[in-house]
Amino acid sequence: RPTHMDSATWEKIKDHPCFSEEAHHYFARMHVAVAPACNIQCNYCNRKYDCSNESRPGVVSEKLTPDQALRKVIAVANELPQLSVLGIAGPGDACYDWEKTRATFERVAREIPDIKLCISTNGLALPEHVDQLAELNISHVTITINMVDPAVGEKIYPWIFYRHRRYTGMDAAKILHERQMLGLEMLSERGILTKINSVMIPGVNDQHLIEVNKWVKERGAFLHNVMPLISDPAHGTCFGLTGQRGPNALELKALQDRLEGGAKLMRHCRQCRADAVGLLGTDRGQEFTLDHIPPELG
Ligand code: CLF
Ligand code: SF4
Repeated sequence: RPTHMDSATWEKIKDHPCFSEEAHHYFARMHVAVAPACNIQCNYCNRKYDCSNESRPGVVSEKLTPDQALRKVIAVANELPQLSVLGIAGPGDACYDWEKTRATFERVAREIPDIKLCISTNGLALPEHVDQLAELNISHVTITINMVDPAVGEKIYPWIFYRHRRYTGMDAAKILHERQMLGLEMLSERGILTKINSVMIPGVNDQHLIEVNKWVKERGAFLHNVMPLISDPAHGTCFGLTGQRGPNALELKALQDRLEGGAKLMRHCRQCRADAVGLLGTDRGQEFTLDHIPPELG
């Protein structure tokens, strides 16, 4: 293990392909797309497709019930000895669509107790679920944080749905920001490892992500993953309407280089789909769709 790292942290990351660059060569993750509902609108999202927080837009995941998800996890675990992590990354928000997330993790943990549990969330419904995340032994949480200034957030999020009400504009961005920071602090206090995903949107939040990196480092984030906006008007993303482009590879790298020395960067993300299966960079999800899994499994 790296010399600066304590052994408890090492135990948590050594077989997690996203939290350890080394581990991604040897260990596989799988996602189950059990959480379709979402409580915010990102301008770059098209709800017909997967949550762009973690996933490439453009392909629809097979939505699963918790029981179907369990069958799929058992089938994959039998085929793929490298499987170490089960993640729920949408296609909406895992904390907002909580009952399905909870039911899936409970069922899987009963059958495969040593699998690591991981979620990705936009953070709005995170604080009220942190205690339950801890009870379920969810060891890794990713929050997508694209701004720490509501004036920037206003350009990214047209609305949020919070405590039975819809908010727009600055009010929406301010609430989202406060919930994200509180959720991150609560996870850090409980020793749950956190990764922050930020979508780099040129001209909107690219320079601002330097500030985001400082804020999340101060609040204990373990990793910061800056991902390029994938914009494709053919997929109907809202930014596509106004011609918003994604960064090119050089711009992304230049920003990542400027962030060195702050919160530690993840640079090996492959922007997985909400139903991805296998080593990062490979996706064997299509081999494990429900019609390929015998019904008696699980
Ligand atoms: Fe999945 Fe995300 Fe957990 Fe990984 S993905 S929920 S932390 S197990 Fe990984 Fe894929 Fe990048 Fe996500 S490469 S998109 S960082
Ligand atoms: Fe779409 Fe994900 Fe944003 Fe929800 S959090 S609007 S699913 S990109």
